[in-house]
Amino acid sequence: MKNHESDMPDPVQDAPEVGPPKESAAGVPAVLSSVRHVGEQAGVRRGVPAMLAVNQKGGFDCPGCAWPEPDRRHRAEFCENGAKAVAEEATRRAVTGDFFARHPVAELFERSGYWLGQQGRLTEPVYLPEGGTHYEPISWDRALDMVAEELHALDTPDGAVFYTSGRTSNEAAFAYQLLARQLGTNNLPDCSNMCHESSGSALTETLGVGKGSVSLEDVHQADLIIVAGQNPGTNHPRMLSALERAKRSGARIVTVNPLPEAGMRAFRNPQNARGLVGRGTELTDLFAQIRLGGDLALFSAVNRLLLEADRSGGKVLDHGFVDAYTHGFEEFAEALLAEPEDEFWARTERDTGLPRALVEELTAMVVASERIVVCWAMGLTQHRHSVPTIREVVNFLLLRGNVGRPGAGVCPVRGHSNVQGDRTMGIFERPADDFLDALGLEFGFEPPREHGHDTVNAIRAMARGEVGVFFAMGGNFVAATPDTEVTEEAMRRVGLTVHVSTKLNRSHVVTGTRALILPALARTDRDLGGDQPRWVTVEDSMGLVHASHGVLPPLSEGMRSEVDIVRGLGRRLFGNDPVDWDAMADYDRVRDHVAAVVPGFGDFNARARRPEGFALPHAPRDDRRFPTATGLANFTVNGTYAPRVPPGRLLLQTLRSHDQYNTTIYGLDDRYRGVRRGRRVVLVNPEDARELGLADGAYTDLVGEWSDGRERRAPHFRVVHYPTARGSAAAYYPETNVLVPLDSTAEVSNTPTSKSVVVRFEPSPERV
Ligand SMILES: Nc1nc2c(c(=O)[nH]1)N[C@H]1C(S)=C(S)[C@@H](COP(=O)(O)OP(=O)(O)OC[C@H]3O[C@@H](n4cnc5c(=O)[nH]c(N)nc54)[C@H](O)[C@@H]3O)O[C@H]1N2
Ligand SMILES: Nc1nc2c(c(=O)[nH]1)N[C@H]1C(S)=C(S)[C@@H](COP(=O)(O)OP(=O)(O)OC[C@H]3O[C@@H](n4cnc5c(=O)[nH]c(N)nc54)[C@H](O)[C@@H]3O)O[C@H]1N2
Ligand SMILES: [Mo]
Repeated sequence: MKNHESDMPDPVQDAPEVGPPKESAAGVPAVLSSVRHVGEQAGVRRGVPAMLAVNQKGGFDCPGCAWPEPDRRHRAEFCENGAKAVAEEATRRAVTGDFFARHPVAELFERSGYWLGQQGRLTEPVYLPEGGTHYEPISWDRALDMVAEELHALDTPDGAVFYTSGRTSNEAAFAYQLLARQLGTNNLPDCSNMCHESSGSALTETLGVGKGSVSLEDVHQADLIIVAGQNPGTNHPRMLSALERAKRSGARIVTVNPLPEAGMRAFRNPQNARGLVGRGTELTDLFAQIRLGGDLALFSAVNRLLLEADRSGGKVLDHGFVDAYTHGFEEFAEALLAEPEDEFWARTERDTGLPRALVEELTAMVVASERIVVCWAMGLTQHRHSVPTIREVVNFLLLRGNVGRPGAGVCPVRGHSNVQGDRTMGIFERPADDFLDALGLEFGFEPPREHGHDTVNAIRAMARGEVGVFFAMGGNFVAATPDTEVTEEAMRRVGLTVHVSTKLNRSHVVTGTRALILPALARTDRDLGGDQPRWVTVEDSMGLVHASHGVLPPLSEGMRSEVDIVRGLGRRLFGNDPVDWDAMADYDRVRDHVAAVVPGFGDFNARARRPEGFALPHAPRDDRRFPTATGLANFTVNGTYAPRVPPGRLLLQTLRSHDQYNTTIYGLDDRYRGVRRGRRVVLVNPEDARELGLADGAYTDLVGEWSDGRERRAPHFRVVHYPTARGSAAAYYPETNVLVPLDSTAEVSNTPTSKSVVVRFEPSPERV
């Protein structure tokens, strides 16, 4: 095992170089970038077998995004950013016990998240005692005993918080939520609370199921695909192949985004010759360059035009569907048509930044289309009015019966590779009673009924000093959550913080009074139970469940599987009665429990062994059944909210560069946007920049404005004049999380408003 020389300097990140943005995605540069990352991190002996197994039947599920695998797989079924995700995990670099002896926590605190992650895989458990300056090696037994003791010692089970990130397998997630509930708490916040919670909330209320209603086949068959608030070229690159295929069959694509993202312009498919040498496939037919937060106004406007056309005899609505399957149409229509015409258009143009003619052109495309799919991601979910916005997208689809038939439906594109599965397994702070009933029946205990903390409320509880134990199954809580300074203060008030992790990150250096890091096996690693290889399952963004087999020999024997960590803790806490924790060393036993508790998982063990896996039932998609409060698909009245920004300020969205996976930074370039060797950039529309006196290349502090009067400052960003929509600036996450107020969250879903932060600009003092 090679110890990576960790004394490499932290790269200088505040002098980025900027060139013109790219006009197409992937192609040869993507292939070269994949090869470079895999080579540097994993080398040939680990890198080649890993790349041959990713997303293959019998191999492992890519730890990158949640986009599904096509039935007919290419030999190399991966994308550039999947390759980077695999390389990060399959790396040869290792963080060993002596690393922590050489680097005091105070020094690690000064390092960037990028530097921390680059040190390699965590290989043995380490402990930071109260008042300690360094993490020290600790045995697994002592570490788990300590966690069990501290959990036992809590005044109430609700003094524990169990966070989950979305890479955790179904088996580990199921065991983990069981442990929390056997302890007696529903404090199960997860990364979803910051991600697609708004989609889940809106879809559950309107359609009865909080997940997407389309399959990959539906995307291929659609004749109109609207991609709103999503950057698939970077975050779901394999989706571009699906869009390309739909396009070849005659589909048209509408992109709704403040930024002209390269991936939505043209795609050079690295899997075929035309993609490598030609110009690639033009993807977008109509680009709606919308203002941040303007989507509710846009979808409402299209809906109103559809209603008006129908009323004047145009036959554009599917009245058969509306009458038979929906509820609330009349109230919806009345509310939407109430605003006087001229006020309506003035407001629509102001809120969207789009000319009326473009909205009319989009509506004409809609009327000309038989089968419509709407795809979206964080651009729609991370605003104050995200839930109303997504409900309005549902209204839009319901009007023409675009739910529950081939080639049509809702497609929220999930983030983490198993974030959807984790929720299905019961990682949820507000579990349904049916789920708890089934859980209690299967295991013979009474699960807690009171709802637990989501992510934002967990931080508030920590800040109040109510959390004795914070346990994280993956993720990087302090860097991914909003209001970094507030959250760090809150985390420091916890008694014991425990992180089950694969790589070092900021959450290991901002700790409670005592802290543990427990190194976990990852997706790519071979997982032996005795001498038998074990495997897990995951669910993709379209509700397909399939197996994932790790292939690489683990870098160290000190790592444990997530299931083994949870069951070791479970046995220490409760013994083997009524839950037989020891038996779960055999993952088939976990799957048997899942089959008994979670609907749709009947015969789980047999069906998970099918190479192609199996599809979970989805009532609206499968037979137009809508398990909502009314028993029908619900039209909703969503009002007219749009963000308002005082003069001299801009709205800032915080988003991903091409070289990162959430808080894991792969490199310092954002190739498609023309940014190199730095991340502290703020993209500003040139007209806005002129009005605000922001020269291209100038350095500025971003200062957040929020009603509590607390100063939130992200210092020293290079201004980049960029063709983003008016009023809509952009900078990378997590550097800008310090600006997102903890109390600024979406209605209903409580998701932090990471895509609408009001900022002003103050010149940066010269750095020396
Ligand atoms: N390589 C890589 N892959 C990833 C991730 C990663 O970090 N790296 N993260 C994973 C995760 S957890 C997630 S959730 C997904 C995230 O996938 P995305 O949602 O694509 O990620 P973001 O970078 O946040 O990009 C948001 C996009 O929405 C646009 N947008 C922002 N605000 C608005 C708005 O108000 N209206 C509209 N119409 N558009 C808007 C932005 O310009 C940008 O194009 O990706 C997953 N896949
Ligand atoms: N400002 C702003 N904030 C955001 C967002 C935004 O767009 N803007 N996006 C939000 C979104 S969509 C999300 S999903 C969250 C992400 O929040 P998180 O999921 O908490 O963050 P990640 O960066 O994905 O977590 C990375 C860490 O997970 C650990 N890890 C990786 N793989 C494994 C594994 O297999 N097992 C275990 N046990 N650990 C593993 C590694 O130690 C790594 O350092 O961030 C949210 N925060
Ligand atoms: Mo996410």
